[in-house]
Amino acid sequence: MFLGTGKRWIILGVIAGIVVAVVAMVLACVAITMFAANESDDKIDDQNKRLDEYLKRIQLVEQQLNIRGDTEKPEVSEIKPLDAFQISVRDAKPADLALDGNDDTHMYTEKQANPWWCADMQDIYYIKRVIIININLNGEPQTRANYLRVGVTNTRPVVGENLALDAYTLCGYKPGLMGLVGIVNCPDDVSGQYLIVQFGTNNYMNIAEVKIYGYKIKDKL
Ligand SMILES: [Ca+2]
Repeated sequence: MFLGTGKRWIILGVIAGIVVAVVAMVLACVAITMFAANESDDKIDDQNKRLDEYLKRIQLVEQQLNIRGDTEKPEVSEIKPLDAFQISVRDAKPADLALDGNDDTHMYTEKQANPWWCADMQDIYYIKRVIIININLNGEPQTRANYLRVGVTNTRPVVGENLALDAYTLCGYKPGLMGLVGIVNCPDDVSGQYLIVQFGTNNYMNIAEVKIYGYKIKDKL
């Protein structure tokens, strides 16, 4: 087939255009795939960094508590309550899932005003520090943890009933979003059998772990 010079150029131009378009599409696909992979890697790196930071903070707190500056004071240690309960239970996730030492298991309440969780320490303790681990399965902070309150009482809270702020001795609180780890230091004279964690919010409560540090009141006498 014989074509004029002008037509040959047009055909060559069209073919070149198609080739350029195909190459551009392939390059775009490769770039999108690489970007997606990098984004995923970045997210995992970011989560790992947060986890490392959180573990370091926990270790630091535990080291600080184990240093005995005053030998006359009883040694502070981690209290490991055998019993816990909460205002309500959602999805069969009871209160003791916040005491099992596993950050991948969470207690879970219904959505309600000022949800609370309580540990029965089965003796009266001076509480020095409480650490709430508020991590979800992606290594990120739960955003439902808001306006954290920690306190103690010798009166057992009733499951299903709201707990007024004046129903217990407030140890400390953290306004706003709690973040990955909530640390509350208690005044020297705060003691009780029941340790309460409550959120001043109208939402679900699902926290991974509660770590309680203190000493038995009779050790001080
Ligand atoms: Ca847990």
